[in-house]
Amino acid sequence: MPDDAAAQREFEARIAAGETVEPKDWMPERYRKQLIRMMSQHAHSEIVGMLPEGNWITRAPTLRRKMGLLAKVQDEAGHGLYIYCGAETLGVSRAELIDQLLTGKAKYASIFNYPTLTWADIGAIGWFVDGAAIVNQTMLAKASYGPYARAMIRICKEENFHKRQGYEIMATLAAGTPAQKRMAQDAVDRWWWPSLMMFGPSDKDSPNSAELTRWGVKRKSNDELRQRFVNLTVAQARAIDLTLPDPALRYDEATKDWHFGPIDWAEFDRVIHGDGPLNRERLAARNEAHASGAWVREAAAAYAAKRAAESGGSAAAA
Ligand code: FAQ
Repeated sequence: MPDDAAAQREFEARIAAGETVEPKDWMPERYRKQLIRMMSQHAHSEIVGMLPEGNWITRAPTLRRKMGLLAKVQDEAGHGLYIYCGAETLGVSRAELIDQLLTGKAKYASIFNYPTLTWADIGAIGWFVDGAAIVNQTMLAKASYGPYARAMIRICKEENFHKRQGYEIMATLAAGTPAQKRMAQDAVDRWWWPSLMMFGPSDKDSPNSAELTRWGVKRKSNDELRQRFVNLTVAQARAIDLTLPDPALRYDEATKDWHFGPIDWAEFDRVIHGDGPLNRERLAARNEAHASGAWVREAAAAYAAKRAAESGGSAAAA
């Protein structure tokens, strides 16, 4: 079917009727491009997101904590793989997407460019970063593109476990010695604002939102999701006696929202354009991992070629 106005109208009517778009369905080229952009950035985020926590696997304070963290980091690798597979259904190759990450062409979530300085940072990531990811991805589980929406359903289930393990770490530290409580508060102070930035620029400065909303990929705006996350998190912080580092936080009876202070968008811009605290280190680590995995890819390709030759040979003999 040609990419013309009638096809586009039919496509938009399907979206409006709540139908799911599947890989072989006709779709506007721009829809395909936007999804490849967003899904690949999401997959890259999961993979780069393994680095700040992976850094603490050997230093987890107990065997139980180590097992929990190992499982979480493995889950993130799995999430990256589901989402890369989903993106491939749109006609792009995994190698091309990985190349965009490794050369710095593709973005990944700003939050993973911050350092994990203490064990409490692992708690803060689970509580805030996975908490923010759940708010965002619960919405994406209703996205119009079927493979993406289905990946989100499974991923959200695992993110719930991640959030709980993070919150439990923070609750334990907050109820521990004064030094442990200070460590937990310090992590909250450093991770709170970058976590709010995860939801993306405010709606008025979000160039992609209008299209993504019209096509049913985003069902809520960046600001709506950020507000939902703040509303959920204030009570959680109070319950474990930690303070969110925002003197402007105040409850609005009329809207039932917690209003928060201004976000440092200059910092966000620096981080998403490659100049955050650890952008260079993160990309260098991914490039090094990719290079040292070259022999695995070669071996897998050689095995696949051998199997293909063998099955070709047996088909010819039959
Ligand atoms: N970081 O027009 P918008 C996780 C870019 S998963 C970096 O508003 P859009 C699990 C944006 O790409 C976390 N860049 O864009 C985990 C665009 O640039 P472009 C990842 C950002 O797409 C937990 C430009 O700014 N989750 O955490 C960010 O409508 C713990 C203009 O922005 C997802 O990716 C940012 N924070 O909305 C793993 C969810 N925000 O491409 C390990 C899926 C914006 O035009 C440990 N993605 N940009 O050059 C989304 O929901 C959306 O893509 C947004 C951005 C909300 C991220």
